[in-house]
Amino acid sequence: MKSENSPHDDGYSSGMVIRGSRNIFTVLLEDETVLECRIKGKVLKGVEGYYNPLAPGDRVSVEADPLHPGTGKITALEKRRTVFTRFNQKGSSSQLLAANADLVLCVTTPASPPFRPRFLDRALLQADAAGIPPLIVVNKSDLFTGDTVSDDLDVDERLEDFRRIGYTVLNVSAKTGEGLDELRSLLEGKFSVLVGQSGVGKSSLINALLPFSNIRVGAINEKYDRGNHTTTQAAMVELPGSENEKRTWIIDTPGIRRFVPDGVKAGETILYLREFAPLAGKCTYGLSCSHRVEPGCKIMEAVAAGVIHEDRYESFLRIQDELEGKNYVD
Ligand SMILES: Nc1nc2c(ncn2[C@@H]2O[C@H](COP(=O)(O)OP(=O)(O)O)[C@@H](O)[C@H]2O)c(=O)[nH]1
Ligand SMILES: [Mg+2]
Ligand SMILES: [Zn+2]
Repeated sequence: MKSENSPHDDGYSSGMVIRGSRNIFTVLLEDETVLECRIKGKVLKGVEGYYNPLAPGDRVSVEADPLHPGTGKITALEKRRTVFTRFNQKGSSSQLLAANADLVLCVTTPASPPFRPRFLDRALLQADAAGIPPLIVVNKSDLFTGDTVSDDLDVDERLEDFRRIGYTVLNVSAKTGEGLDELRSLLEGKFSVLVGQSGVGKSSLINALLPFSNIRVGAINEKYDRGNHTTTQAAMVELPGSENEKRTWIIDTPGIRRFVPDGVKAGETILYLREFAPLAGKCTYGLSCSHRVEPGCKIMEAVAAGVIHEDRYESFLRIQDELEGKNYVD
């Protein structure tokens, strides 16, 4: 296979998927050309078990499609280093959000929309379960009032607890530019995935990091996903100014209202919550403990001792129930 040739001259090439639906994929080839591609034949090895066969970040082999000049056919998929997925309720299957991601940016806000630790807990759990380092990005930090308003105190207190249990929390503002230099340096040379509820400012952050991009900002994402069975993904965006040899990429994940963890069994929940994991198996009833009523439950003891925040315990119970019964009622 000649990897240096573009499929435009009937050769073969390799490239990276930068956008995809369920059957049409945009591939950035090695010669920097961009090609719309379909999967060759009915099956592609390595894509089994997912709602969408390929995701941004996937490395693929491409050949020219003689029947449709100017388009390509994907003939092979390179083994993925990481997969960032979520459980797609509509499709009742695993949805690939990104392949080969190096970093998951869990975006949240102190207000507008209100701080939602439940979403954060789920996204963090998914990143840890996938073995991809997560980073908590608190956007709209310009909306922290600085007054001793009880709402803000709660947010501060919760963010402090996320720091305590080992997460990096970065305060930024797409509006004022606060924290963006630090964020940029953390993204350099990596492929990062943004995840967060609609309205937290994911598109705004990409725009702020990349002044020339023209991603639409506004309340369009809710509409975007509703009733759209093909689940169009946002395109990967390359961030400029990297002095590193490795290129810097970022991708948005539009339209996630609720993050249902994927690929984690109910009984494994404890393993992917950082401050819970060291206690796994230590309860009197071992791994069969439900951590709700049993005497000698190390999790309940840790909650009583303040080692596990009550709010995280609440999240843990909800996630465990949800994974147990696949019960998605809010
Ligand atoms: N005050 C403030 N507003 C912001 C900031 N970032 C985004 N917004 C606003 O929040 C709204 C939602 O932003 P958008 O980027 O579309 O959010 P997305 O749904 O996560 O992509 C828009 O009205 C933005 O102007 C910020 O840092 N501070
Ligand atoms: Mg958006
Ligand atoms: Zn227990």
